[in-house]
Amino acid sequence: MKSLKCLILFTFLVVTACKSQGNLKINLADPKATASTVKLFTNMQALTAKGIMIGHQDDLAYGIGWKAPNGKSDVYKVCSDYPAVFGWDLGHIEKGSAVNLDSVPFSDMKKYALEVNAMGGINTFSWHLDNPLTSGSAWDVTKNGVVKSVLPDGANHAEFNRWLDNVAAFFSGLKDKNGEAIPVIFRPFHEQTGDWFWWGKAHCTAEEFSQLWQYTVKYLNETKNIHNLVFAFSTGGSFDNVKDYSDRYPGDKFVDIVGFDFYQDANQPNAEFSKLLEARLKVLFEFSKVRNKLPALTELGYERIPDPVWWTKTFYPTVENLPLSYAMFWRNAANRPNHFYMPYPGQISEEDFKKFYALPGTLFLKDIEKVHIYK
Ligand code: BMA
Repeated sequence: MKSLKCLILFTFLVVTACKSQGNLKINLADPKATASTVKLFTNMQALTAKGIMIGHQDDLAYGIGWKAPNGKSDVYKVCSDYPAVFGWDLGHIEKGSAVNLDSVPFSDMKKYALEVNAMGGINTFSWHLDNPLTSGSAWDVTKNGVVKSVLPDGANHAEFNRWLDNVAAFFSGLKDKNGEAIPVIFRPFHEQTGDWFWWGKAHCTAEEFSQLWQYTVKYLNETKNIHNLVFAFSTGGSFDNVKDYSDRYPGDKFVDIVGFDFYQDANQPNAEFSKLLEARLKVLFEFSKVRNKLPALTELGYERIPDPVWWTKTFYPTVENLPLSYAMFWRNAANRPNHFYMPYPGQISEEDFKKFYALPGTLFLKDIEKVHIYK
């Protein structure tokens, strides 16, 4: 009897272990993702029940009127807390440049990412990579066929592999004090439903785009043995239904997070922005539920935040109570006048942002620190 009980218990434990392992494996694009990468993702999923994590691009690198090392975080200056999510861009790493396209040194970016990880925050990386066919920027769309040229058999394939090698070296170099590469989100080839980047809709077929995405994921995971990445697919902001949204979707096996980038235009009435954002989010949730992916607002904002109560009267009511993982606001450029998306001391929405910060549904670093998202 005792041995039967033991056998039942043993079988139960084995089945449970396999099941949870299996589920976790199914959830991530990289079946060999490190344990802490899997943890990051599952904790992000769980956090959607608590609120929306607020993020900011280049938060520690520069802001309005300052540049590191002489200053740190406009968000911190306003609410005495850091964002929960920190965005960075790898643009120009492909060329071996020491600084990214917005002049952030990659050595500093690495330092910031490790700092964020140690504080318990989340790093997400986009990549405004140059055009490999023309040597122009990511926005150079003067020639079609660029995507095709980097795929296997294409004229720029070998060069593209070298570019991915640089990306892989950066990601694998993000080692914590235990020597483990820290988990991060990678959000390549974003806004692919628009026409402004060389990987955009007008410049390649859906099949070519899928191949580009799948090749990139496999190259990093399998060829380069990188296992600290969660992959985010993020479209441009104009789509009306799931069909439009997923036109360039490379498949469930290659994506973990699904999102889109969405900005309020100058002079666009708040009500119109809210209505559109609400409609897009409805489509996103429709898609993410069926595909079992984590939904996020991967980039957004209202340039210059000209409305003193935008945070609590326009943005928050639109997203309140939605199981959205995070909303990442774009950068506060130090080198481009009026190109900012987060308040800074003295900015007209500062007081309202403090109220936004205090709402239970907005999560900043202190809120997620307690969760230990990597454990
Ligand atoms: C754009 C602008 C540019 C910047 C680019 C990449 O939206 O902010 O100034 O170079 O993103 O970060």
